[in-house]
Amino acid sequence: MSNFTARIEELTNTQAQLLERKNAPKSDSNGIYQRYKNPIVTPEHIPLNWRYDLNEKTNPHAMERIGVNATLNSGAIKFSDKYVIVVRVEGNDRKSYFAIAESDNGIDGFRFWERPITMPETDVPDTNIYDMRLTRHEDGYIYGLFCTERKDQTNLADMSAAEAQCGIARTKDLINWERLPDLVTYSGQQRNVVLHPEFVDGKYALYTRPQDSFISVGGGGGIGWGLSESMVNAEIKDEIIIDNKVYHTIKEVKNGQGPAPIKTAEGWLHLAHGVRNTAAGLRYVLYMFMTDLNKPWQIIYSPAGHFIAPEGDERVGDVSNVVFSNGWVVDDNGDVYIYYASSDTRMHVATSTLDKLVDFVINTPEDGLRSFKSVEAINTLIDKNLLEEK
Ligand code: M1P
Repeated sequence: MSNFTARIEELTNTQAQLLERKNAPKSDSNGIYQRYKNPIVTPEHIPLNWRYDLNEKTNPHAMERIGVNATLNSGAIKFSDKYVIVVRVEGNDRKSYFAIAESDNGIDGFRFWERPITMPETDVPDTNIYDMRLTRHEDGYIYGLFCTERKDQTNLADMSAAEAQCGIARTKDLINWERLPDLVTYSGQQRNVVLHPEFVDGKYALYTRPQDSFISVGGGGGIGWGLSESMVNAEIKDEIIIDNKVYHTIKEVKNGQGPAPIKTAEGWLHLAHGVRNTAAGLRYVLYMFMTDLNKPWQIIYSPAGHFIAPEGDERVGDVSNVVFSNGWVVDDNGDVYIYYASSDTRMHVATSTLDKLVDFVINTPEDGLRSFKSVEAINTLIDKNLLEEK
């Protein structure tokens, strides 16, 4: 057996073992959701024929030709009875693209489809595309809204000056995507834009995240909301902020809507990320809130603090101390699969149920915004528990 054949065989076997590895719940849980021992998708899950030239004549040393740096921020959907995630794959060249991986049970066995998604470009080509939010809209399409990044043409001298906007594509089969013009807003740059699944007043409704520049949201920011007559030429003329940044909270520096919200009897359940600054850099955590069923722009419950924060191995990666989610799946029986990335490097799942998440959102005390109020909330709980003992 040639060295080439031996090496390819070893790579194939190692990957087969990884793809077949069963996942298992971690032993500890806060009762709200369950984490799992293994990440569900890593760069090692990417098919070998995307990375290696498998011809001994043209690649005698069996070297990797096109490397993958990270598999992160994935949109999610139940499609043909499979748990399907649209993974942001970042190459060693720093360009991200989308690729679909599917699993039978949502917690392990994720396998990539044959090829990455070929996302058509607009007249002004994207330099980088990432973080797709999938929405199965009541108009019959599945929409993918994502960040499109291009060089900031107003600041050519600064090589890292970029512009983020919301790219839009739609599909029925997750293979063929119709690219639509980017969302037009009048508030600067945009990231973390998400399409609400239902029409509101006969219009498309979008969660936005206006920002003054590429990284910093600047003086504004917050999770925004606006309506658009169409998605073929999407435009938000009036944008309001529905969830602000708040001093000395987990969303002091910036925040952004995660996946499209889930409709429940009590209201729309939202998952979002909040960012604060620390001596070690930005810290990204996930938080939840609920909005009114008929007025999805009005928050009715807002539990204090984070829902998921980076833990253990999750804390280290390309951009450390980050968890980020832009995809979740709800089963008919109420089971919820929360897909999240850690430290911009790999994908994980946490499972819960609608009952538990609604309970969490409704019954977790709100942030009193002062230490005194935090102690007050604890004392209320202690008093209640002492009464139960009597
Ligand atoms: O590096 C953390 C995240 O930073 C950005 O998110 P936001 O605009 O909310 O700060 C995005 O680049 C995201 O992909 C990334 O995970």
